[in-house]
Amino acid sequence: MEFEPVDIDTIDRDELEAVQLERLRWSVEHAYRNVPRYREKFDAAGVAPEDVRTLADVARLPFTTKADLRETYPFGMFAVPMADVRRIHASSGTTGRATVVGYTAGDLDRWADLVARSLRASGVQPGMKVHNAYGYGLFTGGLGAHAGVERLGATVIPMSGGQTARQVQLIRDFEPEVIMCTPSYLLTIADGMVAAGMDPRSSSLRIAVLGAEPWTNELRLEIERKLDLDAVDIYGLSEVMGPGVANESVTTKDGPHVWEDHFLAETIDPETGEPTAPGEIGELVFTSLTKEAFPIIRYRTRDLTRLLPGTAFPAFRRIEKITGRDDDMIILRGVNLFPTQIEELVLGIEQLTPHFVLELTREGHLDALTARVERHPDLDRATCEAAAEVLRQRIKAHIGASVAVVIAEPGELPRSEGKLQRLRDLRDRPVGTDVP
Ligand code: DLL
Repeated sequence: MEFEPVDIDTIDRDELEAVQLERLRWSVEHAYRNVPRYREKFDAAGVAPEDVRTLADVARLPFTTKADLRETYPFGMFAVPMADVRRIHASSGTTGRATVVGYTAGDLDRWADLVARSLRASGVQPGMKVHNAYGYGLFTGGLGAHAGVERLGATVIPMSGGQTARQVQLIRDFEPEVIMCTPSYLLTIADGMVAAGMDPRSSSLRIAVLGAEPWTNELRLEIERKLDLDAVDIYGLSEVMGPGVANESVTTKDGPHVWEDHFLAETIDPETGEPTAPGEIGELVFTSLTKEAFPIIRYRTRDLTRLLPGTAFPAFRRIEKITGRDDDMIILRGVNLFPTQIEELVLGIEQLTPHFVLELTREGHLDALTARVERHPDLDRATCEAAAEVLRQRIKAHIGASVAVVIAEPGELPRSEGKLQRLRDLRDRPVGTDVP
């Protein structure tokens, strides 16, 4: 398929919606005609591609979930012959089977364009050097970012994740202006710089394009202060494409703009599946508009956020920074809380560092949560113990949950090398067993 590119700076909302409707009708028809799973689900719901006459009609179509992808493992949701698939990616599959996605040459081309567009929005310019520390391999982060850097006309340094001391060395030697990695891994790299006797603020890095995990505005400010650069949010997921589904503008830093010429975004109530009112928080749902090998219709991301009007790119809506996924939510004695809420509060107390983990345990029939937070290396323990008490009180006051706060020593907690797992669920462990 040929898709006429749009000019994101000049297009208005009506023109964008006209493009979306035409592409939506193509995408739904393509999925229905070529993927038996979609055909069965549409038929069972009594809807056909011709029923999509307006953008709102998308709400008549059945949802797609991770279960659909697992049950058709590995290639059952592909809509083109295997001979037309140029690349495969897969999720890590920590729970159950991996989810597998495919791309035609055209899909790879559009993906590179969208990452290049995302980088431009982040302030990256042709001629800059980009240190890419997203993992290469089946994860979409490394190769997805890589192609976008090349498409933009910048220079990619294909570092991948891990080997922090080497990352620090190469940043020192190659002097890249830009780094791409998860926000938690950038903190690890900053610590690595300090360990190597380098002031993180004096590095060549000017822009960090960070994503693949939830992070707060407080963490953005901490990263910007620590490394003296602009930290910009990139969002995406493998089922919908990979990095570059949405990206923040470096000039506004007010949440990623969704590239709506390629993806139709909705938010729904995760309980009822009904659309949420405009601007209300809900589960993000995506329908691809231009994907050939792996069209995806109303995919339930489990990511919670709200859709807001565009700013830097007025025709495109933004998503508010993602608070978390509904599977990250901790229900503690009836109070719902997300690790990002604790992150905000930890970062509001300067005696504490952004290095913390949450441990969920069971005491009798009740769940208990402990936040273990590393103390600041330059401060004594007593000062940090007092800060821990402040944190405990703020968690109670702001979130309404009773959480124990324990100070950990500098360097005691594991460091991120990619996507950070904040929560350790120890509930099936008998009380009194040592935590490794
Ligand atoms: O993480 C793709 C990606 C790579 C995005 C590099 C950005 C940068 P998955 O491994 O399929 O794909 O994980 C997707 O990660 O549903 C969110 O829960 C989370 N996520 C991704 N970006 C962000 C972000 C990649 N900017 C899942 N903020 C998504 C919050 C994010 N969460």
